[in-house]
Amino acid sequence: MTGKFIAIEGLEGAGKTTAINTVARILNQHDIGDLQFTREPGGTPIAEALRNIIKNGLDNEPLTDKAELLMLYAARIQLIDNVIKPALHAGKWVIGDRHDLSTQAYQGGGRQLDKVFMMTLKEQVLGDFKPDLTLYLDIDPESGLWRARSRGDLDRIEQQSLPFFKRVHQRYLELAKQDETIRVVDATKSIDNVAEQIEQILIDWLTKQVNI
Ligand code: Z5A
Repeated sequence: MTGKFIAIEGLEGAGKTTAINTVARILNQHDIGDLQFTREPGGTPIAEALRNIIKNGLDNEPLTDKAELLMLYAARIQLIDNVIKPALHAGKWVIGDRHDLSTQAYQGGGRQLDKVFMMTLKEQVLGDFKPDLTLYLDIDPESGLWRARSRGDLDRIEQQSLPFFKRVHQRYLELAKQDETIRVVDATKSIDNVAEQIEQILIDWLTKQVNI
């Protein structure tokens, strides 16, 4: 594969949308302009249908935690096989709004699903496929939720309690420490400062990875 896959991660309200625009701008400035944007769950017709169920439920039927997890992986593999891998093979760079780290944090940390079950499922579905770089926008749940909730209606996951989001946050931090492809951005700072941090990390990484 010739393209690279950069994922943007963080709690709601961390500023992922703004970060994605910053990453695209910096890549463009370095003559990397053939970009494919993805979001998860979603990004293909089937994955978008699953996203709708995951976010909004269906006919008041309770969605079990395991079914939610399986739908996330179904949506992810549709996206990887039908969009991300073909784009990378065609030399495009992919910028992902969330990827598997979200599942590890929300379903593993937040929902507290069994670690062995989660690891087995991940290995079976994804194999060794992972982003080349993940920018994790770190914000405390209180601040992130305040930003996100000031925008209006809450979906199924946004309606979870603060302890749920504290566990998600904790798991994000634990996983970021264990993987050097995950770089942490202090997302509590101003929009300009966050953009500067992303620029520094990305230019440092581009210099090492692709010799800009
Ligand atoms: N989910 C899961 O459980 N498991 C998984 O495996 C995956 C996902 C892949 C996706 O919903 C939901 O699915 C998500 C996790 C779960 N749910 N929750 N809860 P989504 O895609 O609809 O929601 P999101 O990914 O959380 O996006 P978001 O709420 O839009 O967050 P954001 O993109 O990070 O926020 P933003 O739109 O960039 O910024 C939010 C506001 O803050 C906005 O008004 C900005 O202007 C403002 N902002 C941004 N940066 C700053 C700074 N630095 N200072 C001040 N204000 C700022």
